[in-house]
Amino acid sequence: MHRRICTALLLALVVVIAPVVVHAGEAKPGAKATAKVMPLGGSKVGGTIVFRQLDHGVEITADITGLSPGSHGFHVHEFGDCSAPDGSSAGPHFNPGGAPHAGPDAKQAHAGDYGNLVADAQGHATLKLVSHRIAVGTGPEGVVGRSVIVHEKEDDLVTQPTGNAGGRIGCGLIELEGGTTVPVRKP
Ligand SMILES: [Cu+2]
Repeated sequence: MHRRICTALLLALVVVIAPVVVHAGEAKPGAKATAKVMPLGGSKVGGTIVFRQLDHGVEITADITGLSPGSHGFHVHEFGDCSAPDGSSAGPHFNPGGAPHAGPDAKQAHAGDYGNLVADAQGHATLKLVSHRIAVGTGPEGVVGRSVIVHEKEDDLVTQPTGNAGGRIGCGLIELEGGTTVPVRKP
């Protein structure tokens, strides 16, 4: 009798909890999200940044054009809002861990810190790296619904909290492929 009640309770619990776990939005390997980078404030910056969930970490692939030759900081920023002409609507670097700003290989860094895109003489930059601080989902480490910002200047990986990377010249909402994306807005 008791055992039956326990089983029923357990089943009820699973039915109630399971959808909550799924909706927490944690990423499945193979999940993919893309940011189509659009110019800000009269720049000519464009291109795509793809986030692909691996078993451990997220592979980030960037292909950006319209840059001045040299290094340009780029980060995931907290809000998926590229509406301000200066990109300020995207908010600060995505930093759910409350870490200091640094480079992607540092022991501690913002989840959104990826160093620099290095553009050639034609203003074209490509980059591939794996981050262990983010997920392709909408959970606490999730980047879906946030934004990518490309900066005017080099990220020095030291200056707090921005890396002194200057103005925001490109912005793109990170959108889940094959799903819906609700942009994360400033509360
Ligand atoms: Cu930035």
